[in-house]
Amino acid sequence: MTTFVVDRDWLCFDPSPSTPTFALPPGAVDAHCHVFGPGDEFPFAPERKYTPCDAGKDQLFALRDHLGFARNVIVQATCHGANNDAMVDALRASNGRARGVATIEPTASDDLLSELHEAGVRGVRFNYVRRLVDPEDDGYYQRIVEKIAPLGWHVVVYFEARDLAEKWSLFTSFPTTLVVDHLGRPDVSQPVDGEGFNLFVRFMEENPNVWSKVTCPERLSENGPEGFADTVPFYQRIIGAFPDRVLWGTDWPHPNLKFFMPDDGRLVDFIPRIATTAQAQRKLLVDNPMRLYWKDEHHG
Ligand code: 0GY
Repeated sequence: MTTFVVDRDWLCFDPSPSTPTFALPPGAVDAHCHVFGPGDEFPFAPERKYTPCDAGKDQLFALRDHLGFARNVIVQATCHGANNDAMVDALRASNGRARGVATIEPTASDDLLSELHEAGVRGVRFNYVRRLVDPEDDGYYQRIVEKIAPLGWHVVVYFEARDLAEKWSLFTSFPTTLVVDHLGRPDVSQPVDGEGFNLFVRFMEENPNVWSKVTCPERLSENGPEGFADTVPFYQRIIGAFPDRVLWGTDWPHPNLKFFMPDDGRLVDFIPRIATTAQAQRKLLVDNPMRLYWKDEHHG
């Protein structure tokens, strides 16, 4: 058994979130969440930039049921590097109710890719946030895309708003669907129709294969735990313009938050503030994630 020392300033997830007052539509998908370990069963990667508290599949599935979600999309967290075992173990234990987004290297074998696909992986994630990973050169990611495109997988990218211009030509070269994490991390102290966010909107307008997760108000907001009001116009602009290309997720267990831990029930209650009609909510929570992650299954 390996033991790990959790980072001294690590904030662990809320163990008893409130019950949301917003009733999720039947079949709703939490399309961005993670599992961490447990570290003695699934060791964290040697190259990791943080060591979290354990947050395993049983706790994730309990949260899913408590909040009223039907399914999860489990995104490989950087603390596990390119070893997807904890995420794959969760997918296999989910009875088809979870899909995954993996981290792989360009040397990944066809056998590994088949095994991941069979477990429920439908995408890879490229992370460009330097506090989480040391990004590689563009060719590294292009080689991975060549491997996964024939499987019908998509690419999830996590970057800071200031990096979009530089990454534009790489991202638009991908032939797959491209999903951007957390609205491309806009600076919400700037105007919603300002230069920075207009660039992100143009990125989605000009590239119909680009989707966005309308996630993480607790990361983007400068208002603290109660409000997130400053983020609302940003989410509403994207959901309004691209209702068929947006996804929502809790981001449980909320890695690397430094000031407060959100109540996941309150995060669910935030959804109707950004997706304001029943139709927009159904697309965001059911139709879009089902189309992207469960397209090989019939659903009602
Ligand atoms: C997120 C955000 C973060 C971390 C990771 O894989 C990760 O370590 O994604 C972050 O620290 O901003 O999406 O979970």
